Parts: sequence; structure tokens; C-alpha cells
Amino acid sequence: MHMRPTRRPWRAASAAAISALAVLAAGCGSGGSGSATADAAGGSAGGGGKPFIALSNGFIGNGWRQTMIAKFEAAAEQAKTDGLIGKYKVVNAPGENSATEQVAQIKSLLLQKPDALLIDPASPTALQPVIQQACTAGVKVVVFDSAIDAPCAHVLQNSFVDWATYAAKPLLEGIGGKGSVIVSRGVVGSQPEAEMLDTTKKILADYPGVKTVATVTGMCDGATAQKAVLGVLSSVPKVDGVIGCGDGYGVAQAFATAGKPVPAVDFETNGRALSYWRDNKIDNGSVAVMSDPGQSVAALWEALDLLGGKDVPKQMTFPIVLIEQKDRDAWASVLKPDEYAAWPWTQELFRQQVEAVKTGGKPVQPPIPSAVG
Ligand code: LTH
Repeated sequence: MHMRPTRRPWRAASAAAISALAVLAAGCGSGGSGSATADAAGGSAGGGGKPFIALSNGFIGNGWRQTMIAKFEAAAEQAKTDGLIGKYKVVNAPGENSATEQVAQIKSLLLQKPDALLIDPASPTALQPVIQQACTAGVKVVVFDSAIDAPCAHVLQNSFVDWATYAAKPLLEGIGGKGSVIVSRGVVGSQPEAEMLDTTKKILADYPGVKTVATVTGMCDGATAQKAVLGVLSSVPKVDGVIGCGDGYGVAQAFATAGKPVPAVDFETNGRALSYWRDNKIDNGSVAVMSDPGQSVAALWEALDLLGGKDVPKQMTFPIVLIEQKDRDAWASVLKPDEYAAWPWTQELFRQQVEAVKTGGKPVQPPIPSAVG
């Protein structure tokens, strides 16, 4: 398991990050399946020798993905201002995590000749040929947020075993190791979801006193999980917990709508859910844990180091975002309602974490953001 975060002052999310988030949120509401494209002109592909960085995202239908894109855009914009890159482009696949759409979009991106391609993939297998095509064309490929069957790509991800374990164990302990639970699955089809479901099932097997009374698909999205859970509430007995994928605020609304007591849940790591957790003084095993949407920024630094000829391990694991009760209010005070907690990866912190991966040292733990500069 990863080390707990240490608190140090950090400047709140930049105005650029917030405005990018607002633009994306407007274009792709939480739970929606539309696409959004942001193309930053300025510099040029290869212009002045500055690299063109492209990002392909296989799913934009939840707030985690929207924060992930907003953080990337803010960092890429800054990197452009700092003269580190010439141009960047983001393409989000429409629909419910469609690998077919994403492959088509990557093919189109490759025609624009990026120097590096960052990918949050819809599938661990279906993108293999197009990734190979990119590598063969000399494009540096960094896949993040997922394992992938593509030997030529570099992979940066979080531990989904850690995430699923923190999502299940405190909740199961909190309900006394017995009772009924609903499992709310994440982005079905993606590698993280498959690994998390597998881990959840293994953990549940250690709790024979806990019965899984329903399994729904929440897509790591509160609004989607709310509808899915509401749909089964009339047909299940009393529910003690919902093991989810960062969807607990939405799940809680489903129980409230049905006039049933709110069980232990796994909250979104966003401002709305953390404030709800705090304001309702919930202390029943509920936690907030998700992977880090800031890993898109780490992937940007990785691409730049690869383009600069640096030695970067092919596979790297970066820390998840685990928000325990003691840190909850610090996070809640700096996050907008729809903004998800993200580690603020600077190029320096990224390189420190690369060294930690290389040497097997303690993972780097970036600071929790602070509202005070
Ligand atoms: O698919 C998702 O949106 C999930 O939140 C994961 O990708 C995050 O690791």
C-alpha cells in the first residue's frame, strides 16, 4: 500500500485549470457520453523544434475523466508558455468507452504527426495494432490509467488493487463484516474495472457473512450510479454498504430518494462528495478513494523526457488518491463541487517518482493542495 500523504502548502488549482474544467463540464455533463476536442494552436508540429503532444481519451462520461483532461490542458498550456512544447491536442471518444471510436480517432490524430501520443485507453487489447502503428511511425506512446497489451508503449498507471482494496475493506469492516452489499462496477470494458472487480470479489470471499444482493454498473459516475442503484432498491433487502468506484454521493441520493437509510459508500474524491461526507458527519466505514486524475500530467512529463532521450522505465505505478477522514476537510476546501482530487505532478516530482520506481524506493507523495498559497 502507498504511504499516506503529508500536508504541505501548495497553490490552489490554477485559474487555467478551473476554466478548462468549466469548459469541459459545459460540453460534457457528468454522466454524458459526448466528445470534446481542445486544440491549442500556437507553435506548430515540429515548429521551432518544439514537440506536438496529442492525447486520446477513450471515455469522457464521468467527472474523473473531465478533471483528468482539465489538468492535462492546464499543464500543457503552461508547458507551451514555458517553451517546452509547441502544440497540444486532446481528443475524447464519444459513447460508453468505445474502443472502435478511439482507434478511429487515433488514426486521424496520427495523420497530424504528433511527436508523442498519450492514451487513456478504452480497452487493454483492442488498441494494440494502432499503438504499434504509432510506434512504427516514430511516435512516443505513453499509455496511462490502464495496463495495455502493447509492448512498444510506455505505461504509467495507479494500482487498481490498492484502490479496490481501500474501497472495500474499510467499508466491510465498518459494517461489522456482515450484512448485505451492492457492488457498483466502474467503466466496464476498461482494464481498471476488470482488475478492480476481480479484487473486490476476492475480498468479498474473505467475508462470508456479507451477501452481495445486487451488482450494477455505475461507470465511476455518481449520476449514473444513482440511477442504477435506484433501479434495484425496490427488489433488495436492507442494504448495509455499496462498494463502488467513486460514486457514493450519487448512491446516497438514490437511497434518500427511495426513503431508505443511506448505507456505507465509497465517495467520489470531488468537492461535492467530500463536503457531503463532512457536513453529514458520516462515520460508518465510508471512504473516498480513486485513482489520480493528475496522472495525465505525469504522462505529459514522461512524454517530454522520452522525447529528450531520458531513460524512463516501461512500466510505472504512481500513487492513488486515498482521502481519509483526517485529510478530508483539507481536500474539500480546495476542490470545486465537480473537481476531483489530483496530485499536483510537477516535472521535478515526476522525475523523483521515476527515480523511486527505478530504485525501488519509497513512492513520492506530492502535497495535498492548500487554499493558502
Ligand atoms: O474509467 C474511469 O473513469 C475510472 O475512473 C478510471 O479510469 C480511473 O482510473
